Amino acid sequence: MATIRVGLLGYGGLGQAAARMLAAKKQMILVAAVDSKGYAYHLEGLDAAHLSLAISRHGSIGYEPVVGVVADDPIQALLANQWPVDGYFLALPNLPNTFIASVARTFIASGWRGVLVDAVKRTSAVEQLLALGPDLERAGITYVTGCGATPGLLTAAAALAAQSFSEVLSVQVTFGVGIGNWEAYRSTVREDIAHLEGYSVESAQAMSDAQVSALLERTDGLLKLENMEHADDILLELAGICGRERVSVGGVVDTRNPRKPLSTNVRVTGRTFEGKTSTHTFTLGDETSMAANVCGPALGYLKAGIELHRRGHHGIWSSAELMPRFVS
Ligand code: IKT
Repeated sequence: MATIRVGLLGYGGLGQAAARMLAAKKQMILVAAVDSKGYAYHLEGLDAAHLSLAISRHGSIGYEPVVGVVADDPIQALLANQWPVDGYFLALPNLPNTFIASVARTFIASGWRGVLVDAVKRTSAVEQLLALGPDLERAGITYVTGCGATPGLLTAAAALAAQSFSEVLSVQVTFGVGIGNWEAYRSTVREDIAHLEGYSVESAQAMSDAQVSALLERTDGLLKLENMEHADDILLELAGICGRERVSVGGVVDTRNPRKPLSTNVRVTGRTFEGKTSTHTFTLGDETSMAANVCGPALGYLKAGIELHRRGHHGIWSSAELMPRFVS
């Protein structure tokens, strides 16, 4: 396979981690990156360390000398150049809840053809993307949705585990995330807060950093999330594994400690053809970070999407329908 030229939309905690991960890959090269104020492009490859420096010194990768451009609408501005990029990882916060679908529409309108993968989490966000399926197909775009840790890695694991059963009775995703400093993941933490009782996507998005810090002060840095609106349900339902009411997602985020508060796992309970009820459990290693478990699968699904795209398959797929391909 020819080297895959990758773009990253979003250069916060997850985008920067994906860039670091790409630096160690041979099959992929980072050629484009976008943040809220600008973009950078270089066909021979961008330097992740230089981009991070441009952010810490000037607030945007658009200020990176030679390769950076500051722009009001950086995604539009980058696409207008029509420079070659095979696929993009949308490492963007989905705030508001319509944002990722609006980005997909920007790609459709631009005439660009290639692969898009996202790490969206909410069921309603995936519904908006599924509605774009025919437009993505006509535009020659191969879109894979729900490609992070959950939905993503754990959804694929659930789909694999289901194979032992005649009927899947429940899928329970429980995550434990530890981050040393919440400010490295400002948007992700706001997305998590939006799931708490008394908050919405709009109110969490509108919170100042001081308000987020005050909330975390009250909870000892912990965010406990239960029965989340989570796209693992719709993705497993569409893949024919089980009804969405049988899927539940929750977990704990510790914003003051990089150690996971519990081991992330997915438990798939089903009935075998012999009438026995049993549970398969897939547990992530405690030493793996959220960044590794989101960005690794996203790149793996990007590679799987590239293979589909090169065979002429366009439209929308999900992490429950495809296996990610390991990127060396
Ligand atoms: C969410 O799905 O919204 C929560 C996210 C969970 C990430 C799981 C990572 C698992 C792991 O690394 O062990 C995140 C907390 N926003």
